[in-house]
Amino acid sequence: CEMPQLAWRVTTTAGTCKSGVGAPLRIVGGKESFEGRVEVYHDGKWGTICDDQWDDRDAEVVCRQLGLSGTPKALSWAHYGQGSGPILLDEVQCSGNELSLDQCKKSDWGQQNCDHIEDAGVSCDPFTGTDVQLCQSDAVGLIPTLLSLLSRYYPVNAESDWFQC
Ligand SMILES: [Ca+2]
Ligand SMILES: [Ca+2]
Repeated sequence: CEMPQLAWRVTTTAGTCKSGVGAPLRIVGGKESFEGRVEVYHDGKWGTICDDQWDDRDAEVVCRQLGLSGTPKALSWAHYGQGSGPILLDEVQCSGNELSLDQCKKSDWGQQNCDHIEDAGVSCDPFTGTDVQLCQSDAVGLIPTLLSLLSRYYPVNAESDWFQC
């Protein structure tokens, strides 16, 4: 295990957004930057995803696409609030290994039988994962200190995926 590189990415509470591969995704409405309602960008609009068939394997792909390395958890029934745009996807059936939501089996864009009360969400919680514990680095013990230091200076949340072993 090499010494981890200490660097962090600070995201605002307005949401974590990263395009990466596939259609751009963002998660909004969560208390932390690693959780929220999933919104996908298609044809000039942000829209939500229906929770029919929404499960942890789908969340795993969302977390991966956003570059969030925590434990993926799927949330249903507009857990992070109801979106207001179009409902763009339904019946998402990822195997869990896809690099982006685009690669998963799912409805055609805009084909759905849902209401916003069924908006899908994810949590990519870095504090319940095993990624950090698997690295036997002394720096691991510094995470809470780093986070509390950061929070004094930024009205934001920090992610803990900077630990590379
Ligand atoms: Ca699914
Ligand atoms: Ca459906």
